[in-house]
Amino acid sequence: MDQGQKNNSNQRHRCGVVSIVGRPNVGKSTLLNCILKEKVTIVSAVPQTTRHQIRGIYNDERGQIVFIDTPGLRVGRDKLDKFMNKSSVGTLDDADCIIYLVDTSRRVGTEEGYACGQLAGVKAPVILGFNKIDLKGKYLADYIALWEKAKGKTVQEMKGMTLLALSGKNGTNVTKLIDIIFDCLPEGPALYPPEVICDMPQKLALADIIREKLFELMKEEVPHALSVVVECLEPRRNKVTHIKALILVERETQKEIVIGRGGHVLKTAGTLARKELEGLLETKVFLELYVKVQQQWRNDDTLLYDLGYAP
Ligand SMILES: Nc1nc2c(ncn2[C@@H]2O[C@H](COP(=O)(O)OP(=O)(O)OP(=O)(O)O)[C@@H](O)[C@H]2O)c(=O)[nH]1
Ligand SMILES: [Mg+2]
Repeated sequence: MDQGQKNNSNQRHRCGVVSIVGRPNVGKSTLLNCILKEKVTIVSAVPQTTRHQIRGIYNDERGQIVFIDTPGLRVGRDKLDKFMNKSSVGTLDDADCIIYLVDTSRRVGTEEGYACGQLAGVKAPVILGFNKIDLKGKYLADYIALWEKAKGKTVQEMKGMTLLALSGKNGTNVTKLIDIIFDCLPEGPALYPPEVICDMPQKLALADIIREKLFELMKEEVPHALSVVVECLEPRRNKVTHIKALILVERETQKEIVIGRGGHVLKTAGTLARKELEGLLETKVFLELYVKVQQQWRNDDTLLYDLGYAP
């Protein structure tokens, strides 16, 4: 890898965990996919796309970085929100370094105060990443002011603090980001074998791809009411993988939207998902999707567990 050329043979192997946190939609997952040069986590224009902690592993000759892509921090309303917040905040204590990502193209807003407050007390070094810098947003100074207010000191006075403009979309400063991270990491052996790039359970990863395609076609509040569970995953005799997935929504009207007129939405999402799944699994895929209404699934402990959301 190109970054590895910077290594000199006397350097010790470094390894550590880096948590990428921030409000929904700031570009955390896009940044991780850009770092890894591979899609390990789904991305969409809809806030709250990431619902699980997803580990993506970067290796070069300097060592290994275990990135954790987290669900966006927001003021929680239901059990799923709380689970997602907990799963994001829970990564902070164990991280060797934290990337606090903000969207410089968007005003700070009151909810950023919540995210910032969750992060102000962490002990690990923080990289304040001004993301979407390609959009030439003008709110950079506002984010610095908010962070300084939360910490009660200026950035110059903060130890272990780095400010970095970034774009996960076109890769601006991503190499520099990796250099800064390696400087923060302790020496230690790799946590994952070099061939592992993501440790998400396969069924959850496949379900997320289907969810991403539905999100691309959905608008308004339906995505938040929607979840996908892969119920069956079996290789067939003729080398076709059979995947049966259940799409859960909360209301009958949402079911109609997900299916679409004449089944159009479901069919389009199914085709897009099937193509990506075939690339991933390197087999033909027979994808069977069905939609079910389950009121209040976002507050149902058993269902959240089945969906892989609860601990
Ligand atoms: N212009 C621009 N758009 C970006 C950049 N990074 C992400 N986006 C877009 O921002 C939207 C959200 O990106 P995600 O990566 O899903 O954001 P996230 O922070 O992971 O969102 P959640 O998982 O919902 O918390 C998508 O439409 C991306 O294409 C960037 O650097 N520049
Ligand atoms: Mg995400």
